[in-house]
Amino acid sequence: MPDAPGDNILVTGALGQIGTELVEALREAHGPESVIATDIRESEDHPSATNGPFITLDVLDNSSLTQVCFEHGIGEIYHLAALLSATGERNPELCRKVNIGGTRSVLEAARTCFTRVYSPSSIAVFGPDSPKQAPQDAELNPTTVYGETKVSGEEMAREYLAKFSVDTRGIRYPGLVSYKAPAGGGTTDYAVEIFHAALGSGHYDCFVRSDTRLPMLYMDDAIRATISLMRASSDSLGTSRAGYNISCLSFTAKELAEAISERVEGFTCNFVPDERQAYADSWPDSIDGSIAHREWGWVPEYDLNEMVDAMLRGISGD
Ligand code: NAD
Ligand code: AKB
Repeated sequence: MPDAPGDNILVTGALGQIGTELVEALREAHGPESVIATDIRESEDHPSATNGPFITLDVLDNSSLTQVCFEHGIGEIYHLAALLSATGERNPELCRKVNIGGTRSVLEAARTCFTRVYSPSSIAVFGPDSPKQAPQDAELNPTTVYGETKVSGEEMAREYLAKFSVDTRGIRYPGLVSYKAPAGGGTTDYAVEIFHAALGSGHYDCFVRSDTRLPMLYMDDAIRATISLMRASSDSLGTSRAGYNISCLSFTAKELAEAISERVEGFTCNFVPDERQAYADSWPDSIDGSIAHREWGWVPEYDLNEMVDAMLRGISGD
């Protein structure tokens, strides 16, 4: 067994919406063999599994995770395996098990193998009592189980940093909009599905009200933010490092549908709220990312129009 830590990178949940693009970006930056993609699902044709090493791994299996870290000289773990809000609220026990248990398992492996950890949080940490433009240090009283698991994730990351000096970092991602992989069962999935519907049938039944405003970000910006945070000097990071608010977009479902209608002739959208409306209503409209800007220089590049253009180009294959 080689000594840990090495220079290699391990990604959990690598077949998901973020993993698909993060693995691609990390392999471009570090070389395909340096990035070990893992997921509980097997895959023979997913790019994360075909463009470099792939291992089927349940993140709850701490002994296999630790062994993989040692055997592959891992120095950095990007922990993306989780259940998102809509799936999580349908199965709260599994959500707690995977999200809290999985994060604990990754942090333990990191402690044993001396690796750094990126573990994302979410705007779901905020509850209905937060200001509609949520500050970094708002009280965190989420009303979803998913949000509770994300608050626990931030707490565990702070605990492992303070007690065991594990270098932990995270971002409170807003809803992420991308086309290379399907969205994974969240409340913000409408902002992805709407593009596929517009270019497919030309109609979308949106599952939140037209005036629902949420923080969102195009995936290219999310990947850039993730890698920038992991490259930032540890000395520059303050007490928010387990879950930074970052500057991002903020638009209503109606504004998104209108931006698409301006570009896709004949596109129609109905608003037919379901149980996900309540989760969206419990989250802020926007978030204040000034601390991330000050500490590691975060500035997004895509505005709403640029994101809509990029999504339509990407799905059309232009
Ligand atoms: P996703 O659902 O698309 O992917 C998650 C992956 O984890 C899936 O491929 C799934 O097979 C895998 N997985 C589930 N249980 C596992 C287990 N026990 N062991 C190993 N793998 C397992 O999710 P995503 O959108 O890529 O999100 C990644 C992370 O980012 C999550 O922590 C999520 O909470 C967070 N996040 C995502 C968004 C977003 O809009 N996508 C927003 C905020 C936060
Ligand atoms: C979800 O909707 O569950 C995610 C998130 C904001 O955490 N996209």
